[in-house]
Amino acid sequence: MLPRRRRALVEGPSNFSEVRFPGVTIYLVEPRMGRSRRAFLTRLARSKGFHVLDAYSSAVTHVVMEQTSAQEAICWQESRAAPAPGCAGPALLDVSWFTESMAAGQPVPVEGRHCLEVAVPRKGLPSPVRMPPYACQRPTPLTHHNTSLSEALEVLAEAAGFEGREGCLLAFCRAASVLKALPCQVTALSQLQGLPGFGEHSRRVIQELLEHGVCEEVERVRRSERYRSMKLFTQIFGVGVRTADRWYREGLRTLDDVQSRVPRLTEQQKAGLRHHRDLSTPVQRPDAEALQQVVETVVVQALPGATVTLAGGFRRGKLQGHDVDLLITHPQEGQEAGLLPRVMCSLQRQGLVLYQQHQLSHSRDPTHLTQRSHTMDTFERSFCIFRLPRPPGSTWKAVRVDLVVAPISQFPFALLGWTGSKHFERELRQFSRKERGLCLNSHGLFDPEQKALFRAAAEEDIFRHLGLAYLPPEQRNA
Ligand code: DCP
Ligand code: MG
Repeated sequence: MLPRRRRALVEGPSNFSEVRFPGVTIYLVEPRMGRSRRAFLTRLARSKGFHVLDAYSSAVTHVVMEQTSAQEAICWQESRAAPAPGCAGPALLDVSWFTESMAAGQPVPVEGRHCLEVAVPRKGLPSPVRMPPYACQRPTPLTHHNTSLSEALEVLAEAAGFEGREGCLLAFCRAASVLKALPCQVTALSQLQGLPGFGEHSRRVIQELLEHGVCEEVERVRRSERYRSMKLFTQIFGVGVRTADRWYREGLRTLDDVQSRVPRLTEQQKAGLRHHRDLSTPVQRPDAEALQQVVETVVVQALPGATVTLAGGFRRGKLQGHDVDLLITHPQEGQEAGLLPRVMCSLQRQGLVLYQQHQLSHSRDPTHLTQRSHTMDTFERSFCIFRLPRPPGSTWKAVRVDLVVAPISQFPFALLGWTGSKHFERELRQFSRKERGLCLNSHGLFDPEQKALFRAAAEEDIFRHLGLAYLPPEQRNA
């Protein structure tokens, strides 16, 4: 027998491209896949340097099947000649291994979920998958089974947001969010049947990803100058979509363009640019926790009994984030008034503050605040950039920190609102309004008919008022 590498080069007229992964020889099983799809996938794999055989032989290391149960796979294998003594037979794999490998441009390691021998028969999701329409009605863990699909849809959502197409943004976010909540991997479009949130466009994207491992539209967006520039600009502290869009239309494309050609930057934007390198590298969880400790020490010194809670993505279990969201309160209503300026002074004296912008609370009346239509809250807060001390020998790092002060009566609402995810919050407010006729924001929950505010001592009370099963923060990663 010829060594694998050599065999790959001499064998058959179909091997016109160079074999890049000599240890992997693929055979695609036709019956469920269909002839034309098999031919397409074969060409795709070969163009990426995979060795694919047209006929089954003992040289095959990876047998790929589509929509095939473990039982069927084993039957298929038994109908073939048994492997030579001492040789393990080929791996019997679901097409998900193949599409993931195409997307990665190299063979991905075989995992349990790819293997037909050990997998439970997968003729679709364990049916019926109960998937309620709102993200606040279902648990969404941080890690899930459909990352490449949800990430692709989120690129399209982000791009739609850059163009001000809110409806489109929402549709893609919804579809992505349903994928994140599914209990297993989607390998065929038919598995989406009966699930909420998938419009024609999202289905098309998913189908292309399942078939080819990549979606042309998503790749085009990712490469486009518009998307890249908008992403770069909106990541600057103090720059929103409208400013980014104006800069883009004025012909700016890079940070250097912004530095040299924008005549009047806000103080916030100047600070954002000054610390851009640090601010565009993620904050790690230990750093977020260290900052929470630093702030807590200062807060407690300034007002004994006051508390500091880490909210945002870190509270949902994320290991990194773009900023640190800290909520401050005191168990006695009113005690928190005037606390933030003292805390900021003290932090400044310690040399920890690189930038701060204080925003006064607009109003202290939650009845009034919950009737506001927009979602931005009006707590007293400070948008800061902190100088995060590092172990001796290494340099400090600039970190974005938001300090938000909430009176204790509004604290559960503030905590719920500041824990996110953004999509979870959006759906929770929409659920409250459409399904319950109530107004929810980070200040409170208001019944416009009864003209009454609900009281809550904890987040659990808010879920109960809304008739929702409680979801812990780790299950709000919608
Ligand atoms: N939030 C809100 N209204 C605002 C700002 C934020 O409701 N005006 C909520 C939604 C977010 C949470 O607060 O989930 C924190 O905002 P971030 O932008 O920091 O989002 P995350 O913490 O989830 O993401 P990251 O990990 O990137 O910081
Ligand atoms: Mg955050």
